[in-house]
Amino acid sequence: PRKPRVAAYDRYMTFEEIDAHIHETVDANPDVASILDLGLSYEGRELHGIKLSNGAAGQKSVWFDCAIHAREWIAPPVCLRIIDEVLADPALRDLADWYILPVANPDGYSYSHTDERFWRKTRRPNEGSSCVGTDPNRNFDFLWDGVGDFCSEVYPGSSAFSEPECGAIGNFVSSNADSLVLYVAVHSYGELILYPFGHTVEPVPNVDDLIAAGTASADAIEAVGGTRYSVENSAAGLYFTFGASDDYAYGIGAALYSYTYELSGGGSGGFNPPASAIQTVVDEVWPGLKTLVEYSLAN
Ligand code: ING
Ligand code: ZN
Repeated sequence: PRKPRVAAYDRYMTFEEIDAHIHETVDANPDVASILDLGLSYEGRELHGIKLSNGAAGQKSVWFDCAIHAREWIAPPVCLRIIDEVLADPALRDLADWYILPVANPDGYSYSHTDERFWRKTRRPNEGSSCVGTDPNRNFDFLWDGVGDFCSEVYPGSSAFSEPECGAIGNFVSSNADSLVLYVAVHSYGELILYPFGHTVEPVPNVDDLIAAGTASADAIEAVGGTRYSVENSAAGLYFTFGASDDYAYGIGAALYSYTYELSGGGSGGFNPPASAIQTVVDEVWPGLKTLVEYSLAN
């Protein structure tokens, strides 16, 4: 029998709880679910995601990662909701193989639970500095920019893919480039659907499709409860960046549809929505992500 939904949407789960949940889900659904083992974080935590598949050969694939930024606690519940939905609906598994990584930066996520609620970066020390960590969303090997202060929140690291968490995702993306259609990084906050690139406002070749799919997704989100996400080029919508994960997935030619979702904010500084907000956010965003998957696979 299928395991009923057990992810908690009424409170924020710890990394250990999320990892245990992933394993329980796989154990209860061995016919369609398996552990996606991407190796270890800097501090030795398992980078465990989940693969959901109908088992057919030659399927297209879609990817979602959440909480590559430690403090963005509203993101993992969105990844867990995707897992719930895809487990419950065989038609979704017939569309594509789904790869979901609910906590992409487990060291930082854990640290944000135990020590510093608003920690953003990884937890690898920087030689010669008391400032710890690299911004994982500046560490990907696409137009990586080596200039940066150790103590900055957007320190890009000592080299592209210096962070094992980023290298693990990058390796998955590059080695699955043939099947990958869609890459989504889930962040908070801002109610934005960002598409490449971060380093230029020049339109990319399939910008019309990126905007059309993003707009269909935003419409599906709005239809739930009226929240309007805006669809923007990330350089135009936010700020100029180098080495972001969605730019990597798009830039190396792996995923023609590549996005960063900035969820709704809340609480002090925006990164601390009350747990009571989780259910609303996942209820809104899931239809948007489903629409995005359907659109990107159909076009
Ligand atoms: N925002 C993203 C960041 O990494 C972003 C925004 C995404 C910029 C993709 C460029 C490319 O800064 C948050 N909230 O992390
Ligand atoms: Zn972020």
